Amino acid sequence: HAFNVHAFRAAQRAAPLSDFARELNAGLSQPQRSISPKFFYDAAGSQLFDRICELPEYYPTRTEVRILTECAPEIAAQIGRDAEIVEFGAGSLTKVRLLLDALESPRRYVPIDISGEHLEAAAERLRTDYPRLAVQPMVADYTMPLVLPSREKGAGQRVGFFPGSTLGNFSPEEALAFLQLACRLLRGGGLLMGVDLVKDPALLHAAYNDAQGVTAAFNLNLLRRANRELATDFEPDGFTHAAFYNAPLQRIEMHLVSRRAQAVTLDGQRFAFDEGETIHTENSYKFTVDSLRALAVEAGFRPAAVWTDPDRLFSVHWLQA
Ligand code: AVI
Repeated sequence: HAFNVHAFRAAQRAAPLSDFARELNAGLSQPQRSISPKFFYDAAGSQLFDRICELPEYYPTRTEVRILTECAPEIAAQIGRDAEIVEFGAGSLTKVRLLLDALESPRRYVPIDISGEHLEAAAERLRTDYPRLAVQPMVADYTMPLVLPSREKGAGQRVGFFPGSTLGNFSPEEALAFLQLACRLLRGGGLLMGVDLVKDPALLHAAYNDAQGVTAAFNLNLLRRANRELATDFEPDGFTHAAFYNAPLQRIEMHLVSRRAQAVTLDGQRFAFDEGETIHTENSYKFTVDSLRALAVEAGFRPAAVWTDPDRLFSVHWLQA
């Protein structure tokens, strides 16, 4: 028969996954093997990340929430009334509630996420809780140039919201490129951004090597995901989680370390691993208040205010565009 349903299904399945397959293949072909951390976040990985945020060792989430809560009046004073909020990489839309609760008559909220799966449901819950707010989710890759809905008449500032130190998962070049894009998009308004700070390496080490092993499971899920989606044959117990602070580069690095000499097959191609060889899965850059502000200036912003917790673990920046 001309129509081969199996081939069709396979093609359908393959289409949205081709990015992962292509990038994994390219990443495994380099001398230092690597894969982008964006592939952590399938359904299982997103659940593991939510658990990370609750861990006693993982201070960033609760510290940022504390700053956003305690400094809300000052933040609201910078933003002013009738603001339009644009969130880059909106997940479950929880942190923005802290902001919305503090603002006077916010007009519009545009959460942008690459995955539309949970976005619409989360938007609907927000509409219920904020009936006067126009919630307009956008499914898009915010690291690419994009066009926002045009500004409403009489609206206040357009404010970007980028919490969670997601900027730290970009390379320095990517971080600068993103900030330049954001600055252009937010001209006349500003960016409210949370970034993790340089600190005692022991605290950083603990945050990425938690006692319950949730971060290890999060890291190893990448191999399970590849097995599920790309039919690779990684043996998950053939690799271990490693995370350490690279002090000269001011970043946590996460790797998956091969426990023995072994080979993995992807798309009929064989990749041999030596014992101890690693796949570099994530960088999480840490900033100082000054280094972040300098980067922001380079991207075209005017740093206007910064809030931190008493222990200076985390920082929230108000950058005028
Ligand atoms: C999402 N991102 C800011 C987290 C971080 O800390 O870099 C991801 C993460 N990786 C391990 N634990 C958490």
